[in-house]
Amino acid sequence: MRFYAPTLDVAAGDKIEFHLDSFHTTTLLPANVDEASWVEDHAGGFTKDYSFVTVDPDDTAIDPGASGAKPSLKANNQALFPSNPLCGTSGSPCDYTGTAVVNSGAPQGPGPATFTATIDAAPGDTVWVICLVHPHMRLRINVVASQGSETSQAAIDAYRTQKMKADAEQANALNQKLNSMQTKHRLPSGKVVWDAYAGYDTHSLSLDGMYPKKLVIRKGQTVRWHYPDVYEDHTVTMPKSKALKLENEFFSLVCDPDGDAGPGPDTQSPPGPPCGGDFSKIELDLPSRDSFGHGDGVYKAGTDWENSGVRGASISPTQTPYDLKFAKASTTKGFKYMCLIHGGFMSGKVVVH
Ligand SMILES: [Cu+2]
Repeated sequence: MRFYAPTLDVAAGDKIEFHLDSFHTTTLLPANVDEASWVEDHAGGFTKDYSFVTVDPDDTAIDPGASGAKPSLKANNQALFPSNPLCGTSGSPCDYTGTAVVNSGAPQGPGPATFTATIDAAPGDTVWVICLVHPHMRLRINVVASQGSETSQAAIDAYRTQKMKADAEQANALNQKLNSMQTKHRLPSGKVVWDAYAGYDTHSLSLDGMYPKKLVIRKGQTVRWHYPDVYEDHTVTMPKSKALKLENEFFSLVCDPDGDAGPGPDTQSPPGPPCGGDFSKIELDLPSRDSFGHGDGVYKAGTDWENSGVRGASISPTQTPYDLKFAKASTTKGFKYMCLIHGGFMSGKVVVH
């Protein structure tokens, strides 16, 4: 997970076309800010102006147990949507002058999206571009005075080809290693926990898998899922059958016509453009039980369901590992679980005997 471009030298007035191949934003920060401080102050988590998710104070419809400590959340429209919806195509690029944030927003449909901006900052300026979904993704641009000294398209393409190849090889190697792992360790208290990983990140890549895919333990033992600390966020939601049903409420589209302060309930979006095309009314809701978790930490099978809540590096309330104790034996098929964010392909199982 990265911008597939080296540090760019760009002449004032040049256009840059960004290709968004997955769920990311292209967000140009004001010129000459310290990017680490800007991210610290404005992005990540759910309490800042450019956090990708934010508190939804007037919605506990799906999960009435939501509280101040475990609030309902929603996507933050300032991060989700473009800062100016009228520009960003190659024919009509957004004008970046260095004085304010220029945000592409996240892709609004499936498939690749593009975002084009004209760099109208001053020669000598440094411009950082980040992704608000994964604020550790960063690209540096140096604005240079003259045409002719910019980074060439060939240099960008060569960088991309070489890094993608190296990333794929490292991902394959890591994937095999993590899948064959069956380890446990002892806590200071003497308790033994099995190790699992809900996704795995390095600084160059992000593996959206449950590792190991299959873990074999004994009844009464505990599994501890560790979470990524660079880019990604995940949930461990058990059983998978329940998680597949919860997917419908995870970032579900509703309209809030009277705003967060109004007493009126959220409504379903009418047919046609979302909320009649009024972006200010759109909410993508995230009930507390999905984002902050559900259950008592002991999986008892039957109708019981347990959810870690969203944990990890970027938008999460926490990175704390998630412990789940298994009180019942499984069949040889095991207990299946999955990640609510990444869906059915990010699943695993625990066989308990
Ligand atoms: Cu995930």
